[in-house]
Amino acid sequence: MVMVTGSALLIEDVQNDFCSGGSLAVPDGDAVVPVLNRYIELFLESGLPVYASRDWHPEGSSHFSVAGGIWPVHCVQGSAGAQFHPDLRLPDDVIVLSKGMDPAEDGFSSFEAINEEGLPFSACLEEQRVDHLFVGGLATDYCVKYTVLEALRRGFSVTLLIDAVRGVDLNPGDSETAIREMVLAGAIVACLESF
Ligand code: VGL
Ligand code: ZN
Repeated sequence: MVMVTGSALLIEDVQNDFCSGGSLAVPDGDAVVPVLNRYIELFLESGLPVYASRDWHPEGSSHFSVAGGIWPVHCVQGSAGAQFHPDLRLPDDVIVLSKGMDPAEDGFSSFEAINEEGLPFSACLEEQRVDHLFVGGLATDYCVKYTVLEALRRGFSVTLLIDAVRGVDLNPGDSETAIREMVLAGAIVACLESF
């Protein structure tokens, strides 16, 4: 796998609420942390951009089951559950993206996210001349899937970092199905050994 100019790493939602002990814990979710730490090093060493998205919901989001959605309350703006996993090593040059702020939307795709200056993710990518996204994080069958499929629709090359994703699997097999969908849509699959 060659990471050339135009490549960037995108880490989806590695937040406390999606990890063990969190309100929407993804099975084995914490396992992505050491693997992603290695990817972060690889990309930053090569001078390539690293983005970390976070689910960042308002308290009354219709995404939550208490307000008509299907999810337990999670990743409420400013809460401990919304913080990144404490072992995820995010240096200062990592760009934090926030999404899910619209109380009426799920906001699964990172293309709905903005950076700390309010710039949409797609504009960040344009500014940094990114045309190939390497994606890992949580959860395979929701944010990772929606983001990867949207990136492919928008014409980006996408590599799914298969050793750095885990899924919710509300229904058994959802993650496998999601991976198949992403590959059929054009995603490449890679793992640390590919680099
Ligand atoms: C996610 C379920 C609800 C995700 C976010 O980050 O994949 N999943 N909110
Ligand atoms: Zn959410």
